[in-house]
Amino acid sequence: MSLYDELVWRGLIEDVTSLELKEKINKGGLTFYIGTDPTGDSLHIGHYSTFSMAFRLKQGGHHPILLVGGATGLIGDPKPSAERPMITKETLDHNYKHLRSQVEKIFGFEVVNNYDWSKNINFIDYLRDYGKYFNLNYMLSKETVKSRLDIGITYTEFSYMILQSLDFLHLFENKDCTLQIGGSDQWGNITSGVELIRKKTGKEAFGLTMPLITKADGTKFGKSEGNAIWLDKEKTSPYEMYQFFLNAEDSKVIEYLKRLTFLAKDEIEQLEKSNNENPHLREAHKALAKEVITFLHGEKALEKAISISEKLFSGDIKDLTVHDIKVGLKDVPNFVITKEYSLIDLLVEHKIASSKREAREFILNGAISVNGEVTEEEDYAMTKENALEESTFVIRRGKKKYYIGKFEK
Ligand code: 485
Repeated sequence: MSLYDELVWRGLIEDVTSLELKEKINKGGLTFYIGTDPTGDSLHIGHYSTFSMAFRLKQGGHHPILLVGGATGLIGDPKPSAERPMITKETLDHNYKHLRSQVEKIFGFEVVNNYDWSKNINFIDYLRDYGKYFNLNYMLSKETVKSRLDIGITYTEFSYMILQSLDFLHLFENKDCTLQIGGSDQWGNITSGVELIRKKTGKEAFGLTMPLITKADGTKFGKSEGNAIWLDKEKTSPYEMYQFFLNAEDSKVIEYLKRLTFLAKDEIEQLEKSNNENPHLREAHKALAKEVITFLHGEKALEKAISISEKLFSGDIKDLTVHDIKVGLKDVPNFVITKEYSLIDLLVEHKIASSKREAREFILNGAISVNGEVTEEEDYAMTKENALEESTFVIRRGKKKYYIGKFEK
């Protein structure tokens, strides 16, 4: 299968500016870029899905440049819902450094900063040398601007597409970069760069967009309980990431395998079969978690993530942190403990047993464990001193039923 056909098979191509790209991509030797703004101090899994596309092109013999937008980050790419809050230069600088080292470490890409060539552009020159190439009607017809006309858009954000176009022109002229790739939300910015290059130089540059990666209901993929899944392991532990992928929707897991891993077509087809025939084995989910975590954090991190998951499954949670336990048990019943109980009273109060008699039976039969230890004392003191990290009790009834109780702050 040719590289281009493989990218199509993986569902990585939403749109291209020219069908000539097929041949160019198959041939190799292009310099291309993908840009991101340093709005945070780590990339997240959504970025990973697009950067891994850059990695695939690299493996296919093309040269990737990663642009971190020190200039564009100060302006803000218009999003449909509202104007972005401005980020201070200090924050931006901090974020830039983190992203740069993250990208270099994970992907080994050449990194450039558009602040370097944008900072000295004089305002009059900007309007004369570039503004003249941007027709207002053209700019207003771009989705990012159009979608904001009702609620309003400042001149600052309106100008964003010009800055991104200047980047493409700059890289085209200075690095022979003829292709820009990005998520489908970047179509307007990418095509306006292609236009600027055509008008300024008379030459053709190319653009390619990828579909945004979503959940089955169309919302963004890559959030767990409202938090992003970060590539920085201090922000999202490998174990947390492991759980995240293990819980991916069955109907989407094959799509994620195609997009996020480098497994070959026949391996993915094998996993698809397993996912259809034996979904309970979760082989596809495990392979997804394994591939992404090993790529990002290495084999040791994966092993640790698996070992924490197994401990949680078997109930041997004594040396896990409350955080790890919560991540693994995110769907189990949670309750707030308002006073210090004896074990038996707590079981009744929080409906882990239906009566005192039943609670006593559970305890005497060794069916109750508290924080990983079977407890056969009905008067066991459920006090802060006995709680994990002085705050939390993980109670297990029988083999599978977990409950988490947390003291009020
Ligand atoms: O010359 C450029 C300057 C800035 C950018 C790109 C080229 C960044 C771009 N405008 C942007 O906002 N990108 C998003 C970001 O930074 O988080 C995301 C896109 C996504 C994908 C990803 O970057 O929303 O589709 O392209 C890499």
